Amino acid sequence: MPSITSRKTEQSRRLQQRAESMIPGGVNSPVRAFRSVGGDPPFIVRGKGSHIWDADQNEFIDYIGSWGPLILGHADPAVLDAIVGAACNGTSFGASTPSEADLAELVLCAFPHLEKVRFVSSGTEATMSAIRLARAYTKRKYIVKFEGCYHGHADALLVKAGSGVATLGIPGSAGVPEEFTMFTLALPFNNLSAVEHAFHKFKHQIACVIVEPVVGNMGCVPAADDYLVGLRLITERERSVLIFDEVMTGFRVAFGGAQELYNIKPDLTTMGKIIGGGLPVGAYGGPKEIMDLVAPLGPMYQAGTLSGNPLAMAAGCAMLTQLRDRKNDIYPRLEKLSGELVAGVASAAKDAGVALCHNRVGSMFTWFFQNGPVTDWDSASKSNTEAFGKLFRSMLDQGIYLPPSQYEAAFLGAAHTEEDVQRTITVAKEAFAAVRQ
Ligand code: HOZ
Repeated sequence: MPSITSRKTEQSRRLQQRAESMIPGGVNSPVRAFRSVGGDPPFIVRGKGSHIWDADQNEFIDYIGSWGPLILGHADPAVLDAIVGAACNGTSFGASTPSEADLAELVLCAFPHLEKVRFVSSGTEATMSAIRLARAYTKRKYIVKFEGCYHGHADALLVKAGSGVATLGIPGSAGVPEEFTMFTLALPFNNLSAVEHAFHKFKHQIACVIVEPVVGNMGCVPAADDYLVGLRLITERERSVLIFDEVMTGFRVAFGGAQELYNIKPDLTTMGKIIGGGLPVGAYGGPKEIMDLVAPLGPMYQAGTLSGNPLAMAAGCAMLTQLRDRKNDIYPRLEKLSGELVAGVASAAKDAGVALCHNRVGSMFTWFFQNGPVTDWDSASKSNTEAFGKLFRSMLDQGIYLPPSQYEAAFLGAAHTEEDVQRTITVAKEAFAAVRQ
């Protein structure tokens, strides 16, 4: 790829100013505004494979991949064909279409613990609905979530949340009455004693425990050995619903998500945009016994005109079919390239004398600016975010597009090449010199 030594920003700046006059912060999702890293956010006009281009014609190797779902890269031909084919027949009916069951079949085959699945339009809707369902099933009020985990922006879930809430350093969100979060227990991640304590204190009152089985929203933070098994045992014993939020990990850390990777059977699973090939989709699923409480079969209500949208269903089918058919090639390759990349950048930091540690599960990873280890929000929040910002800006200027926050995981996809990885390591070597200044 051409070497980008000084990124042009004129057009992106103009577009940002225009957007700011009409859209809060000029963005429709806060992390995109680059507030924690500084610099000018590039306005993206095109993507192909592992690369994206901005309005100033700068070319970047992309390690965001639309925050995970574009595991096959941008503008994958089969996904595009599916979208165009579906669009030619109409974009939305608010009525059932055949492709909904096609996608359901693909999801259920990949996640054998799920017997039924309901499609929604975003990860936020998926987690919000799964929690409502867990409460309907158990007839209990309290929920357990973990500090630094992010499950979308529903009121009760913004307590001590990761992602943009952590990035902006805000304690939660204004506009959420405390009554709406009084049943949310936010506990430290990777700490089973805290979970035991909560179940003891709120005996027979905790409807569910929701967890990102590999956290991606305080940076990448894996579960400690036996932590997920421990959550499973406790929730089973307490007759509480265990929800795996696989919005990031589903079809990412393994074809069957974290539950396949760690061989754990949650009660409910939530998924996001990856099952729509990057289009707006979410889903929640589980055993019939719980899922049949969802309306119209049962009393738990959830609905949406764009749920099961035909374009998203078609894109999802094209994406998941390829992942299924090529999984024996794709996942080992993701593991190999991601391992090379993460170790190469870490060794560049070591050579430059920069304090850095890393976490990685498959193709999800984060370099934290500290000695580590990073195992929970307390340890993640000790990172040197100023140094991260310097690395981020320096890499961006050299054509490497990382997530614009220390507290968001980066993703590598099947379209990334050995050349992309080597180029990134080379750029990182130069960037670490800038970090030390
Ligand atoms: N909170 C999202 C990632 N965890 C960022 C979404 C976006 O800006 O598109």
